[in-house]
Amino acid sequence: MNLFRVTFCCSNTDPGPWLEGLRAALPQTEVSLWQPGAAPADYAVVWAPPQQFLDEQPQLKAIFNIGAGVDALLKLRLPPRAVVVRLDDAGMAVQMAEYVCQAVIRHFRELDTYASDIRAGQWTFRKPRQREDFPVGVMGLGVLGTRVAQALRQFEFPVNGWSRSPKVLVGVRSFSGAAQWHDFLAASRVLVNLLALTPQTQNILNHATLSRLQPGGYVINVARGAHLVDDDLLSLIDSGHLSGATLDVFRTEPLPPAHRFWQHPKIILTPHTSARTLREQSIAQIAGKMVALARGEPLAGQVDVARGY
Ligand code: OXD
Repeated sequence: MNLFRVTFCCSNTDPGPWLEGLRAALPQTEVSLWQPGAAPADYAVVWAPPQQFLDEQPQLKAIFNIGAGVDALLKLRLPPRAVVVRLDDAGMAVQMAEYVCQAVIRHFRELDTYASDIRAGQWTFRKPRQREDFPVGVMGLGVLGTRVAQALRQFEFPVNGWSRSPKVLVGVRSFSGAAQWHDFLAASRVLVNLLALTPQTQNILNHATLSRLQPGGYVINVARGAHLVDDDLLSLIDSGHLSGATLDVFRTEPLPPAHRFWQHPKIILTPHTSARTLREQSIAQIAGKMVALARGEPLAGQVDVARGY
């Protein structure tokens, strides 16, 4: 007897290995690739599905997003009773921590300048910088942000954290809410964005906010491109207030060929790869949560749809 039925609808994802993995993890369950007109399922595994999928599956009890960010999903009309569940770490937190630490360290240690000196045949030393002069501000202290803040502390950077509601993290100076937003920016030189994208956080990295970073500020965006006003970042780098940026996410992905970011000497780009969904870990987590949900047990990673994350 089938425990429940699962439908899979993920854009830009090869469905074969996911279906195979989900079937192996849930042997008594019917797992199928969604097609228009498919039979109703209990649970869905999705990434940026079309509205038609949700409209045709109004009975869904839960929707499992195979990523950490649910902004693409929450733009759609959701089935009325479905809970939305995002990946809860599933191997992403350590990747995010290593990506952000490498970006902070590469900037702080001037490793790109050393690399270009070496390419030019120059064996030159630069005066060591003081890490006290490079306080790092982490925006968003969820599962990923917390891991990033803790990893940065291992390298003894002063770390500030900003979150919507107050959070206490050992070794991290915490700021929260609108009331402490400007103080958080003024206390930070390197800014790491890990916020969820919601109507409140869209364009949050703009001329007014980025101007409040300490002189020589540096921006690392690993959340969503729509958090950042691209032209404001460029003008603050070009005016010298900011010293550069590492960007992994963009308003339009792939980044359009004519975008100024491609050629900017002070901007390092990666193609939305800071924390990839790891298939095996994700399947194990989703399957475990489906079973827990079917048994009526509480779940980690359940999204507050009204809040947006
Ligand atoms: C995610 C992402 O949200 O990869 O998981 O951006």
